[in-house]
Amino acid sequence: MMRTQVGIIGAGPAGLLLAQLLHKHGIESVVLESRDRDYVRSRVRAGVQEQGTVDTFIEAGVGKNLLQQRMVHSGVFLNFAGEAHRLSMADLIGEQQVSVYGQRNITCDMIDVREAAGLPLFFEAQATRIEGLEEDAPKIHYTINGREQTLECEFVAGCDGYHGISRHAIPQHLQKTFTYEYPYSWFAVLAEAPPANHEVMYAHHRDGFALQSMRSPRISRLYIQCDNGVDADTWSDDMFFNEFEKRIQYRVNRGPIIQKAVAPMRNFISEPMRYKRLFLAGDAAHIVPATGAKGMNLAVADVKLLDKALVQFYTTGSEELLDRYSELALRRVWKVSRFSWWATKTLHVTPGQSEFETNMQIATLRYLTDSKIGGASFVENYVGLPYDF
Ligand code: RFL
Ligand code: PHB
Repeated sequence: MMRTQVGIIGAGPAGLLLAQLLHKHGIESVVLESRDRDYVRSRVRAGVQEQGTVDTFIEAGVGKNLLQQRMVHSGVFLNFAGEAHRLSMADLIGEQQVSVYGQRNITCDMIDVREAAGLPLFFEAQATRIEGLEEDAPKIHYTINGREQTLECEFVAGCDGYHGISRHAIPQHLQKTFTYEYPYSWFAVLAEAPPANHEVMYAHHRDGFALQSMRSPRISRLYIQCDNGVDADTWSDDMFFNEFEKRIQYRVNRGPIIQKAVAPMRNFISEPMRYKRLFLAGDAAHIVPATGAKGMNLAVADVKLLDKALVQFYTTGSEELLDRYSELALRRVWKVSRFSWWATKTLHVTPGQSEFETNMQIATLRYLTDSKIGGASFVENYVGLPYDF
C-alpha cells in the first residue's frame, strides 16, 4: 500500500503537468500510467501551444527546451477559393503569439524532469478502480507487473484521457455527457520535408480540408480530411501529397512520410468534472476536434485551475476553489469547444453538402480575412482565450 496527497491517473500532458505544478507548490503526488515509457514518449499528437500554455509550462519549470526549440508564430493562414490569406495577430489583437512545439517533446521534457527529481511516476501501472470516494478516503486500485496494488490518497486527479476509467467513477445519475460526431476523419502524416510555409495554414477546398503545420524546420506535419474508416496504410506517399497539394492551394515540399495515422473527429463533454474528491482534467472530461488546435491547451487550462484549487486547500484549508472547479473549468471548455466545432464545420466539407453551404463557408472565411473584427475574433480564439479564474 502506497500513500500520497494527490493520486494522478495518466501521464499525458494533463497528468504530468499537474504533478509538476503540485511539486513546485510542495504537494506530493504519485502518477500511474498504463502504457510503457517508450510508448508515452513517442506518441505524436498536438503541436500548437497557446501563450498561456507556454507560460504554464515555464511556471512549472519544464520550459527550458520549449523556449529554446519552439517556433513562434505571429500569424496564421486561411487558404480558400484558390487564395492564401494571412491573419496577423499583431495587427488584429496586439502582441500575441502561438508556439509550435510538439506534445511529444513537452511530454518527454516533463518525464525527464520528474525522473531527474526522483519523484514517483509508474509506467505499465494500469488503474482499474477508484474506491472510497463516498467516505472521502479515495483509493486507486491498479495493476503493475501482474500484481494488484493500492494507492491511498487525499484526492484523485483523473487525467487518463477519453478511454480512461476515472470518468466512470462518477455515479451515472449525476453525469451528463454531450457527444457530436463528424462524418469525416483526419489523415495525419509526419514527413521529412521542410514546411512549405513558416506558419500554420488551414485550407478550405471543395474536395475537403487540408492543414499544413510543422515540427521543425525540416519536418512537416500535414493533415487532410478523409472518410471515416480509411486505412492509412492503403495510401502511398504520392497519393497523399497529390491530394494535399491540390487542397492546400500553395506550393508543397515533398519528402518521405515517416508516420501516418487516421484520427476521428468528435466533440465530447462530460459534466460535472468533479465528484467528491475526484477531479477530472483534460481529455478525460472533454474532447474537441483537432481543427482549432485546442485539446492539449484545454488540458493545460484545467490543470492550472486544479493546481490553484489544491494549493488553496493545502495552504488555507479553504475548499472554495475546489467547489467551483467544475463550474469554472466547464465555462472555458464550452467556449473552446464552440470554437473547435465552428472551425471544423467552416473548413470541412460534409459529404453531400449543397453549393449554397459551400458558398456560405467561403463567405464566412472571407469575413474573417476582410474584416478586422471578424479576423480579431478568429485570432483571439486561436491564440487562446484569457484564463478567467
Ligand atoms: P492523454 O494525452 O490522452 O493522456 C492520458 C493518459 O492516461 C493514460 N491512461 C491510463 N493510465 C493509467 N490507468 C488507466 N486506466 C489509464 N487509462 C488511460 C493513457 O495511456 C495516457 O497516457 O490526455 P491528456 O493528458 O488530457 O492530454 C490531452 C491531449 O493529449 C489531447 O487533447 C491533444 O493531443 C489533442 N490534439 C491537439 N491539441 C492541441 O492543443 N493542439 C494541437 O495542435 C492538437 N493536435 C491533437 C492534435 C490530437 C490528435 N489526435 C491524435 C487525437 C492532433 C491530433 C491528430
Ligand atoms: C499540429 O501541428 O499538429 C496541429 C496544428 C494545428 C491544428 C491541429 C494540429 O489545428
